[in-house]
Amino acid sequence: MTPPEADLSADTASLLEAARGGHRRALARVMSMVERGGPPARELGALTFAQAGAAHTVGITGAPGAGKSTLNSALVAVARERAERLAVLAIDPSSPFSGGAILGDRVRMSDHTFDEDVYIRSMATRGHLGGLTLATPLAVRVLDALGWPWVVIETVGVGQVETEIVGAADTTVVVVNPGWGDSVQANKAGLMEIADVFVVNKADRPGTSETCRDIRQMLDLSAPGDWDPPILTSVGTTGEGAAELWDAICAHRDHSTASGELDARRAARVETELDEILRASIAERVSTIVEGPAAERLRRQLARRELDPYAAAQALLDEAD
Ligand SMILES: Nc1nc2c(ncn2[C@@H]2O[C@H](COP(=O)(O)OP(=O)(O)OP(=O)(O)O)[C@@H](O)[C@H]2O)c(=O)[nH]1
Ligand SMILES: [Mg+2]
Repeated sequence: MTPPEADLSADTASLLEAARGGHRRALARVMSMVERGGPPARELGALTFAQAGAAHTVGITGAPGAGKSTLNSALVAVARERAERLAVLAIDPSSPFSGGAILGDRVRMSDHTFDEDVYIRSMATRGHLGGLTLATPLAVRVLDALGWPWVVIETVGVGQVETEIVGAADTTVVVVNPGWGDSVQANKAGLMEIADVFVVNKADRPGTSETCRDIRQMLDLSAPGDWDPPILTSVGTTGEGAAELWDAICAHRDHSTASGELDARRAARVETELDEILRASIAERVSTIVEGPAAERLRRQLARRELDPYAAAQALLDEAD
């Protein structure tokens, strides 16, 4: 059934309603609003918060070129075979690594383009208040509130920020390649910490079993939790191992739901988000103050040594209140 043509200039609430009804152009507009940030994005956040919470979010991360997108595409195929509906967000971290990657993603992900139970979107977040750190949870929340039961977030695990974003998923999958065990990687410890499931992708290459063993040893050295991250193998290009990966994701979801870990994580996550929003809002205020006319006047007084920097800062804060 084709949804009725929505009025794309309608207010945010009816735009959301249209998106919920399956209108793809309305959904695309909503996601662009999230990307751009500012008051419209905040309005979306306010409108969707109460309705969100039913979706299970899956983060997929790993080094550039590890095969995340290829494997993700195979995973989408498995999920579809099992009649699951899912949304995929490919995050463009605006890093030098991402240059052609998103285009690559689109090409591979195009296998699923005409399926109305799959939504795939790459997201760049330049200009958003708080950048990726705030845009990603908002995007996930909107998709959740719109009724997508699974939201998969793919991002390159190169830096701390990217790792934190994807590590904030309900289930985090870390994709590595044969040889990862003995490679020197800046972010290895960070990836070890966030992984709920490990996948050694490119298992058609030598060194796969050694890498599985190395990861097992690294895990044994870390503090035991009540979930023991499974170490799987896959060949993204053939889809081998994708069904087992989906099973592992479902097993982690069931386990963390039953143990209360899921609720605890979600509570901690929204607290972190509040913290980030506060920091970003205050940073924005600081920029406004620094660029304002009062700051210019005080800088001159400062230069003439009529005022000390602490007094100048206090004067600016008093004036801004
Ligand atoms: N041999 C082999 N090649 C693979 C496998 N999985 C993916 N590739 C290839 O690895 C390359 C990178 O795959 P992508 O899926 O783009 O990797 P990615 O992790 O999404 O890369 P970025 O998004 O750029 O970080 C592509 O040429 C894939 O065809 C695999 O299991 N075996
Ligand atoms: Mg990719």
